[in-house]
Amino acid sequence: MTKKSNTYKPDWVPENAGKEFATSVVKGVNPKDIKKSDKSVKSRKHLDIDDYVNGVLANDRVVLARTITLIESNSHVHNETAQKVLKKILPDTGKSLRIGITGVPGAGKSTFIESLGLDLISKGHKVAVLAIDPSSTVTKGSILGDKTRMENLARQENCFIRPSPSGGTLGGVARKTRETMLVCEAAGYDVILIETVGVGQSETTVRSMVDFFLLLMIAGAGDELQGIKKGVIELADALLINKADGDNKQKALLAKTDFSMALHYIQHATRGWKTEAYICSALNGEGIKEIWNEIMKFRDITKENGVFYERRKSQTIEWMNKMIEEKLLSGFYDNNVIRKELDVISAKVLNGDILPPAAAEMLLEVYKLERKK
Ligand SMILES: Nc1nc2c(ncn2[C@@H]2O[C@H](COP(=O)(O)OP(=O)(O)OP(=O)(O)O)[C@@H](O)[C@H]2O)c(=O)[nH]1
Ligand SMILES: [Mg+2]
Repeated sequence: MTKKSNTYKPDWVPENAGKEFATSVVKGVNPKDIKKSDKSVKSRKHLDIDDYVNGVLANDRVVLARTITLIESNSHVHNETAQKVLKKILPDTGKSLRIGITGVPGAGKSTFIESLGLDLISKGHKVAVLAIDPSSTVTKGSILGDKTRMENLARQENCFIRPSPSGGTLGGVARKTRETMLVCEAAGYDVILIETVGVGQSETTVRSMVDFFLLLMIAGAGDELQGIKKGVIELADALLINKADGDNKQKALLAKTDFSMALHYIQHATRGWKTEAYICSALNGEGIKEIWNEIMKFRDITKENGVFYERRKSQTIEWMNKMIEEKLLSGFYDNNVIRKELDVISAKVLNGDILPPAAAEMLLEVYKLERKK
């Protein structure tokens, strides 16, 4: 056995073997031999508020990730610490461009984000990718898929990818994503990309936290199939028809013409900006630079006419209102007495003994008394 530092060659390697036997084995460590002072086995250091703040501001990725974990925690104590950290980093937030990307499952959102993200990083930007995935609370695993689809991006030093926080209501996920966005801004990320599946309420939620909202589509899938209701198009600052490559390019161009026509008849999402249809291929990179140029134009125009700042302000107020709603609702529904009464009174409503408005009134009266206790 040829000993060399803490690695050795196994017995079956011939004595005078050359480089063709590259095998070497790292020596195991007996747990009894590990000293408490050994750096490698030190338990996770407790961080105080300043540790979190300084770590985030220095873009220490370990601390950044731990701060986000704190934000995502459902524990009251963690939440309090998180709020204190957020308060301290607040002056360093708000400097990024926040972009939301929606589209049906499989439209190519993650592929697009990877393509755009790599492009931006090559230009010197720092990119954070967050996800709001209402389905992840059910399927749990869908983001894993995202990770593999953004492999190249994930490897970049100037990129930070954080999957959707799992568990909880869309409202809870939204709060966590919003706060995570602020933390990423404080850490110096200047472009935040938020991916969301275009189902249900999540588009509206993401629209309420970004500057630019992009609807990614695929040609020929049928509007109903893509769940494209007029309402979603009205939220978008650009419609981007993806997968415009190979045989699909012609179809994408046709779809672009169709959507351009349709866009004449809808209300645009942002004052002073005309929502238009574009094509791209996230896979081969065509059209990615062009859409970024449009986003830059959007930023310049909306900053010039003040819409950018007005939107940010109204988003802040909207955020506060959402938080009030959340707190009131959870205060009510988590109350033990209400829970019991709710069952009893619901049964009476179903029986036709009480009308729903009177039932609601009764429950709220009970809640009022509960709060006085
Ligand atoms: N031909 C072609 N395929 C693409 C393009 N963009 C994405 N795809 C493929 O479409 C599939 C879905 O892409 P994703 O990026 O995972 O789509 P997504 O919208 O993020 O999907 P979910 O996260 O599941 O909602 C993958 O197999 C991609 O390789 C494109 O521009 N051209
Ligand atoms: Mg995806």
